[in-house]
Amino acid sequence: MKYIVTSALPYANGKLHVGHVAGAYLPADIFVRFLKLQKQDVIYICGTDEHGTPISISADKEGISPHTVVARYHASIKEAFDGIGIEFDNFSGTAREEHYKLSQEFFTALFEKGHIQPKTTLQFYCEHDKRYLPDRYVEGTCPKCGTEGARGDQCDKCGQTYETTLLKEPRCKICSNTPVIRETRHWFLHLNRFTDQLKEWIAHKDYWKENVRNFMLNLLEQGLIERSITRDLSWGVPVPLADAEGKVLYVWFDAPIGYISSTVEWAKNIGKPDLWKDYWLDPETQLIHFIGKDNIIFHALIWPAMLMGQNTRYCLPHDIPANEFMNLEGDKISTSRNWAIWVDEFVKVFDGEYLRYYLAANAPERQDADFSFRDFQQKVNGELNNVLGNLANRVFAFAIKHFDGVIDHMKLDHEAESILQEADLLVKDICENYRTYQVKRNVKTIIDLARTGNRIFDERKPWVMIKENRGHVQQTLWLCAALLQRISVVLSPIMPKHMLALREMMSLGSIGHWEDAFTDGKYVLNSVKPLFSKIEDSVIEAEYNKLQAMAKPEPTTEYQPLKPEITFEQFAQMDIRVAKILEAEAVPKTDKLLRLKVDLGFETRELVAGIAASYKAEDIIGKSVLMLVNLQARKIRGILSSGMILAAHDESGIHITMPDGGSPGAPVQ
Ligand code: B3M
Ligand code: ZN
Repeated sequence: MKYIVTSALPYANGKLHVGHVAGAYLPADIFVRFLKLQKQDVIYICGTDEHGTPISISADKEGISPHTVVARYHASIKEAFDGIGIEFDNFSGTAREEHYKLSQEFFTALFEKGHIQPKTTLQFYCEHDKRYLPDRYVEGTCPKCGTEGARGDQCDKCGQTYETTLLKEPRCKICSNTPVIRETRHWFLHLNRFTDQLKEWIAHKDYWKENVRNFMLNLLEQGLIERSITRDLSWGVPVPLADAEGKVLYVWFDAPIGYISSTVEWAKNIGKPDLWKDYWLDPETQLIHFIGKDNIIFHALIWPAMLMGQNTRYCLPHDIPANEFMNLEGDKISTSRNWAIWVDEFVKVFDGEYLRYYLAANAPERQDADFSFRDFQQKVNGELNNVLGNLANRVFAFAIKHFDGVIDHMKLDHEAESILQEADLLVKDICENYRTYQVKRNVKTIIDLARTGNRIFDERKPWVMIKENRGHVQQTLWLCAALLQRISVVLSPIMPKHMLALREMMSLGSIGHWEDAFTDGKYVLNSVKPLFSKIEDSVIEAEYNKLQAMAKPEPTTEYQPLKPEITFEQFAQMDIRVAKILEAEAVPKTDKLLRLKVDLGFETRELVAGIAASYKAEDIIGKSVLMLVNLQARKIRGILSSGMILAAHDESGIHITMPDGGSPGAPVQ
């Protein structure tokens, strides 16, 4: 049996944070390490997702090419993965030639079978920048929930999708101008043509995680719609049709194909260019996609349909373990607010395997989890150090002191024997749990094994028994060492380096196989040192404070775009004066307008001001305000209004600007 294990391709548009790692990378890496210990034929495939509008927007902003943006983040992401021991068999990128070729082949096969068809649609177009504004190139107010900053066809706040043209108050992301709507032609994948095949395929997936399976069943129930898979952009895989000038494939169409193109690259790199076929073209291969829950629809619906529509018979996903989200100190991780723990920075301060341990112990497998610095410290100090590290230290120290560091195998008494048998049953459970992605549970079981070791050591009191029964002490030491040996294997998918270090102290060498958990030999201790080290309060506090200090406050106001620059002469044309309000009354039959009489020193004037929502007439009589006095007079509700009061507007209302002194008529410059 062959396995292809993949993790969602990270966008090459930002650094890696702990939320990414907890959701899609660490669980996959642990699973792969486990399978490799089981001597399974597995490849772990990933790469950066290098298309999509955020990448080209970043490039536009910095005035560099998207290739440069992509190269920078590809390197940074790879380095972060190395820092926490995420070991892919191949880590490619989707802006490579092989990927373009294969993506176009995918499109063509679907197109030729009639699964992809063109349609004329409406799209925002910026007349200033002379370009269409797909996806994130346009921002506005969500037509469903009213949140500002919503994208062209989807609101991040309410998660709803809508026709692009329904977006309210749209603005071009590049120049902030209001775009117009133009017709454009796009190609649509007709998912409904795969409904029966998908239903049949999912019918056998009763072992899937409930969140993924239910999500899919729901979609199938609702009926599948066509999805646009092309965009008017220059950055992306060109649509391989003669009449598709200026169009590229939508990033989510080409991205999953990266799983295959990365495997092709892997095969080439190891000098066996056809080897990828042994994996992808074998219907028995277990293709397993690790993702975060926001990527379910693409992996469980669109991607399988794309595969089903090919001429080449690729294997279909066997399982899609989707994880929930990881929050941070009780709040959602937000890269725009810089509310995130960046892996590259974290591993400069802490051991990368401590992060692996914590994220495994606290994995968002069935529900959202929370990363907290205190909890991280507690798990490292209270579990790794005080339980597992302590067991190793005390057993080794005792064996060195009283047995020259050699723990001979002894026939065990009944108590010790039954503890070992129980431990071996737990090792079987752990094996099964790794198979079903239940890492969090395994961490608990493993630490419990170490707790058992400590309990046995305490109860059997070797420091007392050493005087009366050396054999008894030897059994205790050997049992504890045997537990440590089991742990050195079963914890190794999570903490490979530390477990190797533990094994080396016991002269066990590197692990070749899961069965290395069990041997009956003697243990010869060798260069023993503490396995873990504690994290000081001061270090945790400093990191916590840094996180708080670096976070940007949640923007409460969506600021209006700046108006075009004006000259001083243009500004000087405005005649702004101090005006004292002499009289004020509500304009009948309105709730926004006040009629004001103001003193300008040299004359009095009448005007209508739209401030009644925030000011009562009686409250502003006698106040001095600022007024634009050379604005053309106009009639409002039958009243000639000669001027305008200056006021700030925001969501909390209207705030009249009042000068700090100044007599009526004084000019403002
Ligand atoms: N680039 C990752 C994300 O949504 C997205 C995954 C692609 S997997 C084919 O964060
Ligand atoms: Zn524009």
